[in-house]
Amino acid sequence: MDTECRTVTSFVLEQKKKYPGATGELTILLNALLTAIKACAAAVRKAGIAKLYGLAGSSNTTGDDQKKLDVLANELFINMLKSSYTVYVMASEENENMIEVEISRQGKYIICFDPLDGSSNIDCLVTIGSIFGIWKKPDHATNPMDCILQSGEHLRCAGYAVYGSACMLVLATREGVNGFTLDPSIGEFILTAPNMQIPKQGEKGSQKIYSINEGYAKYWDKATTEYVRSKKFPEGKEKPFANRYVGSMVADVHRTLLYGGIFLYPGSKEAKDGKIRLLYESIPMAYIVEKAGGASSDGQHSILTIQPKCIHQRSPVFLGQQEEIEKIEQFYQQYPPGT
Ligand code: P6P
Repeated sequence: MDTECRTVTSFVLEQKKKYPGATGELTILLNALLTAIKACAAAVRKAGIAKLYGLAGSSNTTGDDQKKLDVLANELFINMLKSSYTVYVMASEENENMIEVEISRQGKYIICFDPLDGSSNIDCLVTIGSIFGIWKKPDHATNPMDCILQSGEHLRCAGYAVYGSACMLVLATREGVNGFTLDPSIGEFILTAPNMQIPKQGEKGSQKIYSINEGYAKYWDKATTEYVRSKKFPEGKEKPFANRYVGSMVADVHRTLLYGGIFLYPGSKEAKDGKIRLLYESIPMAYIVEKAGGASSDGQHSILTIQPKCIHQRSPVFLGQQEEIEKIEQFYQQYPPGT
């Protein structure tokens, strides 16, 4: 083991030094989050043996069948965060209403999370993940819902954990994006990907990939249809883009962050705002991708500029290399939503 390795905790403490007024509360919050993520990683790893597969017999606020791991992950996040004394109020994909913290345990942070995203892939062993965004309680705020419904422009930090061939935490703060891999032998997340940057087109390591569920092409609006067509049948000698789609947002966005390209979940004739939830999926992922030098859009503007109106609000989402986001926005200028 590298005796000089850097853990998430030492990394965040070092960052705290840059802010003399920092109280260390965010470090405590992140450590509580890491405990929940490590417990989720352990549960995902042993799901088969521990019979954690299969439906929990309940469904969540947006009608998805809840898997046992969904329920377990949600309870882990809520309990670890409540007992950190750093959270004022929180929102989860799995809970219809916001989750208030009793006054004696309240702190100054707001957290919105999807405890186990992509859970429809659990039983077939496909990569899944957890997504979170952390805001501060606005000064003088009295209404907890106003604290929850903040835009991405006020994010303090955001991240995701990916439960794949390894467990990795990708954490974005004002300073940038850093990747930490869980070393199960010591139960610590070790800094393995400092200063993550989405590759620029033409750079070594940049790949031409578009990530969208092609099965819904019948329902796409004209802008998405024409954009995807331009990737599959490029003009001149340009090579087509490859299509990669896992159906688990954390896996698809993580690959986009590492290899480049674009992730798309557009609105459709069936659902004008698409499927992906704004507060605890699109906004955290947009913050991470933008901090890594990429871009985000709902077709017109950065996802971070959208003012959420309700906890489970959905939004079309495009994330990836700046060049590709500019192109999709040009198509939406030419063919506004609904055309
Ligand atoms: P579809 C998982 O349920 C999820 O919310 C995201 O993780 C994923 O990107 C999307 O849904 C997949 O949706 O409609 O392509 O199956």
